[in-house]
Amino acid sequence: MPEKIIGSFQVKRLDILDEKGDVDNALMPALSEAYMRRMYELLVLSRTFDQFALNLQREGRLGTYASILGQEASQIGSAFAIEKTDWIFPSFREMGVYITMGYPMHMLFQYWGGDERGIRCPDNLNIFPLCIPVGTQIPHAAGAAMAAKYRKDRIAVITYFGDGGTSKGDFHEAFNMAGVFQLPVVFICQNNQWAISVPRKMQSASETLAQKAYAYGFEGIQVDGNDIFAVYKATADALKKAKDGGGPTFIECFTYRMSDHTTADDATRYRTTAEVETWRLKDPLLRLKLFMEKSGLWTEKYQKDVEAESRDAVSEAVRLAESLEPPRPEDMFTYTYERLTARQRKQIEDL
Ligand SMILES: Cc1ncc(C[n+]2csc(CCOP(=O)(O)OP(=O)(O)O)c2C)c(N)n1
Ligand SMILES: [Mg+2]
Repeated sequence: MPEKIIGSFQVKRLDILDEKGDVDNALMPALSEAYMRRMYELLVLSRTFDQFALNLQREGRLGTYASILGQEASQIGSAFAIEKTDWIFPSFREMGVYITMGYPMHMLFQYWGGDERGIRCPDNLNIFPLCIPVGTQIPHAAGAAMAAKYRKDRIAVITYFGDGGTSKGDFHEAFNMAGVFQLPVVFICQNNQWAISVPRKMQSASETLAQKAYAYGFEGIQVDGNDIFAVYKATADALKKAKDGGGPTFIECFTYRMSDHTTADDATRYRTTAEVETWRLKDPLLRLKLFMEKSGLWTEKYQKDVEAESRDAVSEAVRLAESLEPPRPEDMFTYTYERLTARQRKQIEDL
């Protein structure tokens, strides 16, 4: 008997804003000038935060820090599409998402400075704490989406992870559950081409990461992750689809980690300068600036004002974070176990 094709799939790729700052008008979402300016201002603010954080770490004023340099469009573009009632499950590299959603920046500095109180999310924001164990936030997001569906809440859940995260069992279990129950969840993978020193090709033999969604019965799409308009559009469409009962979507943001993995890493030991230089030309911030310039939305004065305001806001956040009372050593185990272990009790007594 001849073989038949019983399944096939196609993976879409979305590009809107190119490296010269030109857009594909047919695909461009309808955004007001004020909205685009706000996007640009958040890109600058997030980059400023990032630069301050790196400097503070070098001065011994923060612990290890994971930079978002190069990934700002993936983070800010997607966050712009999120409504306040949606729920967000980030990994450890989503400072741009936190900042866009209005998370107090001084609390982020507090957290990276080693004080967990910085990650106790204010009540008016639906963001889960940064997730350091790779991929464990993905099934949490599927579970929250299950709850939303059960309660018939018109919300969606969005979760972020990296290319390395797609190799975790958590990813596959969450995708399977989301597909089976057609859950209102949007999975965003920031494929930044590296998982510490593991290159993308060693992570998976799949041609794209987006195609993995089809194995679980829902749509996967790849977008240019350095193109803020493409990321915004794909996320807005996916969130709407989820809220309309259309089930999950997987968005692979094809981007690049311009920085070291964290401040504890030295990427020159495993990747070439030529590779980094190729990606520098694709800088998401430069691209949006070129577009704004061509659209008459950018002037040198505007640039200077935005940079100065960002520096002021971030400096103020640092000042505030460093003015807070340090955490009390006695509170060290407060959120570990319901009852202290004998060893913990001894350590507290010895303080
Ligand atoms: C369960 C687990 N295993 C290993 C680590 C150490 N680790 C931290 S980040 C990372 C790589 C993550 O790569 P990717 O998912 O691509 O995210 P990216 O760092 O590129 O944003 C690893 C292995 C960890 N944090 N958690
Ligand atoms: Mg990665």
